Amino acid sequence: MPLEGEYEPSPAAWVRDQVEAYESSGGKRGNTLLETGLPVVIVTARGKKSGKVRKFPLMRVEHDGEYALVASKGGAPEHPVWYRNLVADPDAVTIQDGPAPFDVHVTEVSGDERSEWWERAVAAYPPYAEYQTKTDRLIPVLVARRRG
Ligand code: F42
Repeated sequence: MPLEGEYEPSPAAWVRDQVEAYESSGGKRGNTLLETGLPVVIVTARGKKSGKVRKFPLMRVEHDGEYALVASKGGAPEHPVWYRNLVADPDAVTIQDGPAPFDVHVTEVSGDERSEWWERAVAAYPPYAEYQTKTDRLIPVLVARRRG
């Protein structure tokens, strides 16, 4: 089920445009990160304070039907805002990886489980490793599993 509520497009034009291209084409356009050719998924979540529906692309890190959501923000010193939104409301999340979105539950992973997913993430998108060296924070890894 799509999340109910008012959609607030990202203030960042490249993010907003990619979400628009992906959704309007059922994943046929806007499905890679710029010129890298590496695939993305579209994540929808609810704003923790505003309650508004927010959407953003993340790299596609899939394993056995589950997805890692890597809060890298390019190695920025602070977590992306979406990370707090997902932690605050982990059932108000959908992922689109193809024609239609599906409901997921999101959990932050740690220890060995995080290490396994981190390896998969770096295999899917090698710059994550460089992003980790640029920041003092341990980049959070969330795992999204299908609900219902
Ligand atoms: N970001 C990643 O972290 N990892 C990726 O793998 C990744 C891949 C990727 C691929 C393609 C692409 O186009 C972008 C990609 N990004 C990736 C960037 C990602 O889509 C996000 O843009 C980025 O992570 C920054 O996320 P952010 O949530 O910090 O975005 C900020 C700039 C933003 O949009 N803020 C909004 C705003 O209005 O300032 C939303 C604010 C918000 O959510 N407010 C909450 C609310 O209640 O509505 C309140 C939050 C609070 O507690 O303050």
